Amino acid sequence: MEQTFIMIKPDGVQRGLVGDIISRFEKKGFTLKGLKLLTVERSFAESHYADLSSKPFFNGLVEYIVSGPVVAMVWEGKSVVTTGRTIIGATNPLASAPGTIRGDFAIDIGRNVIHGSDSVESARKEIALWFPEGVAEWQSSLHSWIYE
Ligand code: RTP
Repeated sequence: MEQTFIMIKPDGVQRGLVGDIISRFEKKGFTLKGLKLLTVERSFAESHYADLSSKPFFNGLVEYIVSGPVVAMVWEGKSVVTTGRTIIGATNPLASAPGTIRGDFAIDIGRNVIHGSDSVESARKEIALWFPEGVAEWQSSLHSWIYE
């Protein structure tokens, strides 16, 4: 089954949005496979966002990610990468539809609350980076009520 990496950014943690965000993924039917609260080093944040290193906002982005604890998660389910991005909303919160996490909770692109992997390949790399210890092996007992 497909997995994705989801990170609640420091603003989401500081603003007390962790419970609501987890609840949205749970209610959709996705399965939580990994979860931890941690504050990352600058070099780690730079690795996570390496693809964006040439962007003018890169330094500010790294400063933001290291500014406080984040919640790192692995979620599993059918099409969870694409659907996770849909639940999150567009990168710019002002362009995110109401009902999405960014549409409901954010205004500025540089304080957009949450990250989600943009492809199955990125998810694989990000899960390996953030969870080198591996993630839980379990299947929800609700599985047959969520999937036909
Ligand atoms: P993410 O990686 O965080 O899920 O976001 P994304 O795919 O929707 O957007 P991406 O283009 O990968 O940008 C990563 C993060 O960089 C910040 N950003 N700031 N100031 C700006 O113009 C700007 N553009 C992007 C955002 O925090 C974005 O989520």
